[in-house]
Amino acid sequence: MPQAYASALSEEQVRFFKAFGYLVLRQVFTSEEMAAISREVEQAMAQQYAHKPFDGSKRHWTMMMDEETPLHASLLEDERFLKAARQLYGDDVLGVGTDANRYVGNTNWHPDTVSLLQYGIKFAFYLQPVGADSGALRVMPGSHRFDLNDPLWGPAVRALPLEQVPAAVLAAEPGDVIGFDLRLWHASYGGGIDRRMGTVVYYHNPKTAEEVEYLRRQGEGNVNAGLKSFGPQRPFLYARSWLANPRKNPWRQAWIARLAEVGFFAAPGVVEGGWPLDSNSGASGT
Ligand SMILES: O=C(O)CCC(=O)C(=O)O
Repeated sequence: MPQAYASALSEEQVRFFKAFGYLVLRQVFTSEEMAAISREVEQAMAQQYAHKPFDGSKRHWTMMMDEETPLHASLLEDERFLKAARQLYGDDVLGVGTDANRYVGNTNWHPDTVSLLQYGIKFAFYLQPVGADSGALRVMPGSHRFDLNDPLWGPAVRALPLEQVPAAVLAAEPGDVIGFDLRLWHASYGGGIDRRMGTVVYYHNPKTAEEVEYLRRQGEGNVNAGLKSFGPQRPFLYARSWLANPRKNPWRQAWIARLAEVGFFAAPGVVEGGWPLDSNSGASGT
């Protein structure tokens, strides 16, 4: 895949991200790559929702962790994301997933984690232009540092119409990428039917027993948030073809080993066919 944008983040970008919890990177993907991304999303969504085709009434979501969609399968290892994730969360940051979405309407304010101890970065890219009243991501700068259980915070946010909550609105064109800390509060307003968006996600590598426990539980949480809420056809998040790591990428191998070690793959529905894999699968189990 051509590497149009492979440079590391500047010190200024790192400082901005750490203080405010997000970054906007312009034209990371070429138009050819965006066309290839769209084709893969089309293919995966058609398969995943053959039993209930998109009718505009409900969001469709799918993981893209399968070598049948090789461009998506390579995104976690792509220097344009990995380099930035390592700068922000350390060299041992864990690549955990890419997904695709067909959104319907607004998304209410939320962070992407249930604990400040389970965090990382999500890179999000929209497949069509998005603006303030047409579904652009809006974020509350600095909110990745807020206490999730602050009794003032949640009720104050919920008391307002979502578009009136003070926020930075991140208008974006196809090719642009927004990176945000998973603890950052975010939402979107005014998106119509079928707003397409993909993500690339890395988690902080847990250091304490408590952090390990939150990461372990996140595997099961992702099954509930994804498979159970949206009901795609495939009853798993990670395909065996991705876990087999066919190009022997050393980063992928290290992520699989660490995620296996902490029990992230153990919950039913996380891995195709269950975990651990049998010895013929080609992936290294525990
Ligand atoms: O684009 C949107 O509507 C919201 C995106 C979002 O909430 C997310 O990626 O976590």
